[in-house]
Amino acid sequence: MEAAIDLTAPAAGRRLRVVLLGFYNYQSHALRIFHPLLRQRGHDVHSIFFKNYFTYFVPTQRDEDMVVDLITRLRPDVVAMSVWSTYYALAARLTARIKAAVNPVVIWGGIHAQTYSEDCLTHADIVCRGEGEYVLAELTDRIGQGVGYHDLAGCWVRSHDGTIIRNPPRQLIADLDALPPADLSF
Ligand code: B12
Repeated sequence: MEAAIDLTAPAAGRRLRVVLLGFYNYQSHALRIFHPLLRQRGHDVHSIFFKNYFTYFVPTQRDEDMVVDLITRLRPDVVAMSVWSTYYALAARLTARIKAAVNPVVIWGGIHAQTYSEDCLTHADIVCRGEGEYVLAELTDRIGQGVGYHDLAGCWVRSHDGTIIRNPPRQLIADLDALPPADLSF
């Protein structure tokens, strides 16, 4: 059973820098809930919407270089990506470059990550297999306290020897009012 977390309380550990990265979905409801949620817990949160809707143009090398450069300069502790199948290959390319540049913990969530979790774990360190709010709150608490995350409920995790740890699902969020409203202000 996962720990009960008060989403409005300050994070249990140190303040982290978290980059939220989404693809071709400027109004991603997932990211726009995660942003105020992590901010209200005291983290330094940066949301990057790469790129705008429905262009369906493959990003140029320069586009990709720019986002990698931005994230490298931010030096985040955690990069959290929302991945639909349409932009899986892009997420994989960026993850490899971000890991090589600053080696944050990279967690993927969203429908593609839930559907092809094993494959996604060849790129990401952690895959969230359902709702992300309490997962991100607990993950940032743990990293901020220097505690491991291999047994994080609701996630599959790649261990040091490359094996996949399949943790049990998390309970569905019963009280949706505990979540901050999606922040569409930026
Ligand atoms: C709304 C919606 C849209 C809207 C998005 C508008 C907006 N403001 O976001 C619009 C109409 C633009 C849209 C477009 C498309 N969509 Co659409 N869409 C949906 C829909 C109905 C809901 C998604 C949503 O916002 N849910 C609410 C949020 C809060 O939930 P969520 O995204 O699931 O996120 C939760 C978890 O997944 C998790 N999570 C998500 N990301 C992350 C990241 C991390 C790090 C963590 C820890 C957790 C996590 O936590 C979140 C909160 O608990 C889904 C179907 C569904 N029922 O899920 C299809 C769906 C996502 N869409 C789909 C598709 C195919 C498309 C299009 C490609 C259609 C097309 N041919 O053009 C386009 C792509 C657009 C693009 N730019 O990429 C597919 C994706 C399939 C796939 N394998 O990727 C889905 C699943 C529908 C389906 N069953 O086929 N879509």
